[in-house]
Amino acid sequence: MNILSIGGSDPSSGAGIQSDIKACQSLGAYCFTVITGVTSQNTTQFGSVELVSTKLLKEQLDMIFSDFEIDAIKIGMVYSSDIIKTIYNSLKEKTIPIILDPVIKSTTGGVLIESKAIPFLKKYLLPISTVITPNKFEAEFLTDSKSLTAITKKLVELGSRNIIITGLENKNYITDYIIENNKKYHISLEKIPQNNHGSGCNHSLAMCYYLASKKSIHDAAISSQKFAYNSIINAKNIGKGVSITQTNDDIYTILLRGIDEFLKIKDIYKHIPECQTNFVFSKENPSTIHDILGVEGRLVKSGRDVIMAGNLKYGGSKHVASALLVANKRFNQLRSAINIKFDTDVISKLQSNLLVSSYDRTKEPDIVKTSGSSILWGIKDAIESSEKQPDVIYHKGDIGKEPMIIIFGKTPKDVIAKLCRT
Ligand code: PXL
Repeated sequence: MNILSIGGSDPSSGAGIQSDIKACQSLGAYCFTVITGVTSQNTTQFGSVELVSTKLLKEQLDMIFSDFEIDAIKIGMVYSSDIIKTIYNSLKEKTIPIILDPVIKSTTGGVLIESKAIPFLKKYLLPISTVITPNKFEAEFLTDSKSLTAITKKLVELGSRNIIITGLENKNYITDYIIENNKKYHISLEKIPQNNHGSGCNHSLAMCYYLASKKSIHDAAISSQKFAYNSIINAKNIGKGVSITQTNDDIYTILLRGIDEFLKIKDIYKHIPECQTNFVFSKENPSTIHDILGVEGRLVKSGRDVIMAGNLKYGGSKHVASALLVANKRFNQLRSAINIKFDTDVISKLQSNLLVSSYDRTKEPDIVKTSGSSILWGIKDAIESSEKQPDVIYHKGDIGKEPMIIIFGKTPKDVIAKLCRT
């Protein structure tokens, strides 16, 4: 998948083309970048903007289009009428999806388009865009209107085909209002009370990606809203001002939330074995442990605390991920797992309402013991002797091998719910 992002450079990498490169990477797409200008900004302030010449802008566009097949284009900061006309001339014949994020001001109040360029944005870029993604402020500003009905009427009159007005807030929800050809509808997610830098860029980039992936406007809008929402949940407070959104895939966001929940369980340190804990979540139909996200460095006991001793990484767990891989081959719905300390009390509690299976490590064939693949052997053994999808598999250890419990589930949340029955 090849995405072209046309926009400005943001040295904080929270927004603009740097953010689009990161978002593409997390979605598994390649991001080409045509830079309209360079901004100076951080999480507390905005400095200035310097634009590239129209000659250099045109050359960048020509270089990309003469060499690569582009699946969809996103337009961000355009700033001046000259930049707008140059982009228009290069894109006007294109038939691939074009997503326009009509950015006007940065999070910290910096100007991203000069006022005399606004009529050019409306005249040239609105009509050639498949979708525009203004936030509430931008939609109001572009149409000089307040009500959603008046805003959408004017945007349609200006030639917009599909419109997503993002981030309409009420007490508990954040809503995107969508005008798709003549259909109007809205989609909502619960509100996250947090100011951030980058969610608008992430939303429009995701829209670009999902339309390039041939999703319908409706489905792309839902996925993009979720992508932006996740990027806010995972935002990091790395500067002195607003948090910078972090784009990750769903697997990452869901596992991270699961780990947060796990770490909050009272006295959870009592469940951590000598060899420590890993908590994993897999893509659908994993073929190797590199399709399974785990904690590189594991969840480690430190006194009465448990800490995450590394980042989440595909292939970050060997043992628990290998166990899940085997379990998933037979029971495809199992996509998450955690290992906890062996304890007979825990086993009996789990047995009272879950399907618990086991294997005997002392029965391991010698060849398995020396080849180091005993976890695969054991899980296979337990899985094969289990008619139904097991929730838990344990073994009582062997000389030099710590006994262990592994809890399996569909999602990290499911695994935690099972764990909480102990
Ligand atoms: O989020 C819109 C945006 C786009 N492009 C650049 C920006 C910003 C916001 O700060 O700086 C370069």
